[in-house]
Amino acid sequence: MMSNVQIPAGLKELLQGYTVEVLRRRPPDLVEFAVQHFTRVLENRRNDQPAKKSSGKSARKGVTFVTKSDKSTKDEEEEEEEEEEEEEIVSEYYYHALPTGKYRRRVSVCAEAYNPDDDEDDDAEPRIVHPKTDVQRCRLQDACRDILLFKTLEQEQFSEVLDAMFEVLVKPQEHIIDQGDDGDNFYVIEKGVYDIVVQKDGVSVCVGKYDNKGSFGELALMYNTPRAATIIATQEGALWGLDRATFHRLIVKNNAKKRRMYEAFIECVPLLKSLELSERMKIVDVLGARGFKDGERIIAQGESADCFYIVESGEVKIMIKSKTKAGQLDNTEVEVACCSRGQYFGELALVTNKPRAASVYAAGETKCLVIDIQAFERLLGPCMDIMKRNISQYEDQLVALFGSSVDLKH
Ligand code: 1OR
Ligand code: 1OR
Repeated sequence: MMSNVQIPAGLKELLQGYTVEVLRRRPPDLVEFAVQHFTRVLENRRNDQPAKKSSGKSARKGVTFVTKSDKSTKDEEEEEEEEEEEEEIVSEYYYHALPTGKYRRRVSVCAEAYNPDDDEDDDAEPRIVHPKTDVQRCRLQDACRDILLFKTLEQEQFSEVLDAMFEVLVKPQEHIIDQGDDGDNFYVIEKGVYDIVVQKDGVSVCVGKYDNKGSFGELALMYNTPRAATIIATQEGALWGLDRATFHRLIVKNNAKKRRMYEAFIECVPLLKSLELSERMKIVDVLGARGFKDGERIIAQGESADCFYIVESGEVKIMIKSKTKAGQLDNTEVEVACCSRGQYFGELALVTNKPRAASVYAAGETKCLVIDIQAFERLLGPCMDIMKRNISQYEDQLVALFGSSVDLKH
């Protein structure tokens, strides 16, 4: 019976193309999305040329596109000649990665990152390269050294990220991101102070700030959601931007790997038990991993704090400098606790908004998962009761050890 059925040429590819876009974009309405998708396909066939990318806010001046098969350095003349040709490839690529307008604004508020492992055409995708001077590259490398989202990238992927980044200079009061907008770029801070402002019941509330380090703008790109906060420069500053397409190709793709790597471990961290699976996966999406050598200091007592740690392997020792009678810090440190696999540390300063209460050292080779303060506040709220209960226990210990009562929470 089946032998009479003739499958028209191109049907499979057509449906595959639609399916891939559905998996990527996760549109809420499949029929509406189908109309838009196939209208695009038809328009492209009529014009016999790919759709152009909307320019958005992304800086593209001086950008060079390099296809994977041709990464060698070209001289300027050659580059100019090829630019037009490559522009076309890139535009087509942007059609997939950055559909415009309504089509792009497919908002799904689920925690699942799309699974880019399904993309088979990756190698055909061109690399975006913003040429930089040696000085610029040094500054960029410095700014990116502690960016958690880059910490689990392979060397090759990391240098592709650096190649694609472009400098953005900002003025006081400039809005880098507006809540509710579509996401265009991810930003790494080189310098400057930036307020994080969130609209709550129509009122703008400043919920935090970035002080000369860190990164922002990953959420809209990871989950295809509108921007969750407004980011305003309070002074002149410098940022490094990474376009949405490259962010998808490298960071989101790496996140799929990260989820596989850390899912089982994160499931058995006692602190995170009360979270939903999707909430735990959101933590995995933004965490970084850091290795420490035996004896290396991870946290220094008295310093200001910007992240939270979970021990993945090895062990850490918590050491406290006692106070002399005159109230000065004694330089000898006393070991007060240790943490091993699945346990956390570094929460106290984040919860109390105070300097680090103790120093923490690696005992043997140790690996920790690291979460920045913004993600800590955004994602670990439901675990706050457990942390506060444990902080009360530190206070009891403190009294037992030093005989004085210090209120760690206030
Ligand atoms: P985005 O792409 O949504 C705004 O654009 C960015 O602000 C966002 O990515 C984060 O990188 C950053 N809630 C949501 N986004 C935040 C928050 C935040 N802080 C920084 N961003 N909260 C504040 C936590 C200190 C929770 C507010 C209720
Ligand atoms: P943090 O951000 O202050 C140091 O950085 C971390 O050490 C701290 O968060 C806690 O996560 C961890 N007192 C203070 N900090 C402690 C203690 C502690 N134990 C672990 N940390 N005490 C030990 C209680 C068993 C009381 C000390 C006398």
